[in-house]
Amino acid sequence: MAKILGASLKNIPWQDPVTDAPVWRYSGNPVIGRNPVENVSRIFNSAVVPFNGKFVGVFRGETNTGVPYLYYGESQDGINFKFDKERIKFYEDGKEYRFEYAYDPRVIKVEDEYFIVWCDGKDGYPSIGLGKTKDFIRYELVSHPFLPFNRNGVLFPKKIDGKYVLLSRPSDSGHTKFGDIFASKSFDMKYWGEHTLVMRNGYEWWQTLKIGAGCAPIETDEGWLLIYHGANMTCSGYVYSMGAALLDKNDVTKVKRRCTNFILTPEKDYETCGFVPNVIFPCAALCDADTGRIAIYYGGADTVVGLAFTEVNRILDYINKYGR
Ligand code: BMA
Repeated sequence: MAKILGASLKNIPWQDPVTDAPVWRYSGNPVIGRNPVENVSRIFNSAVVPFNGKFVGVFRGETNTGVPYLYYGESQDGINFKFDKERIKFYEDGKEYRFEYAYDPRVIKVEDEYFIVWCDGKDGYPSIGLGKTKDFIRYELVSHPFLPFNRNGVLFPKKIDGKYVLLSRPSDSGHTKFGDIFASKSFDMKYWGEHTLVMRNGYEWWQTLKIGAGCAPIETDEGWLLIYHGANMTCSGYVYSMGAALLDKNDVTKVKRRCTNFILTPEKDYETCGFVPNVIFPCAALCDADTGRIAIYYGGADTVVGLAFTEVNRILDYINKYGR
């Protein structure tokens, strides 16, 4: 029996499966619907973490100008969220950082700090933004780790051999038709190097166009479970599905096994209809090491947030059964 290596989370949001599928949806989806806050028409592709007995997050809020920024939200149960009306402010050398736009945030706890990684508009270019907070009140900008263009970043929740490890997808300026997952390492979060290819897009059609890391990798005794997104090109646009891979526990840049099947693909109305139809975009996972339960937050159709569940044995068995 595989184990999650990590903390217990007794109040993890949960619903038992009524299916043999590797991942199943929460029956009350979407957990965040349209117009969730004044002047924000949609929240999606967002990150949630446990904090002081409750759940807090950094959310992609598409304002009524159409420009996305980052918002704080919190919840007692991980399902019903309340959001601040004001955007999150970051500070750089004591001065407020001026956002051009910000989207697809991830929040990852490493040691006693919470790091936020997002796609940041910097000098007109989409770049990875990296910030941190200890209390979700005061946020500091740490760095822009890479040259543009790069729009998808996810940090490992643990230093490996004394170094932070950041997964990202170098790309071009627009809705890139290509992209693979790379890992980069840093001692201080400011200077990044050892850039290494981890995973290319796959020949399976659901992930043939591009792939990108989704949730922060989950440490298990069999390796790091990476939940990611894969995109397919169709006559009427891209389709984004959820996939899974297991990275080597000693060398996280090596893929041990990769699932050839998607683990969740757009099927429900809130995934197939919306601002951008046919998008499932995972950004965060809560885990309970005691039970092996995993709760995944994902964006649906660039419009809402959905919650899905799996369990460590079930997902690893599925990767083994339908993997390469
Ligand atoms: C990607 C990102 C995501 C978005 C997806 C589908 O390129 O912009 O934020 O969910 O496209 O539109």
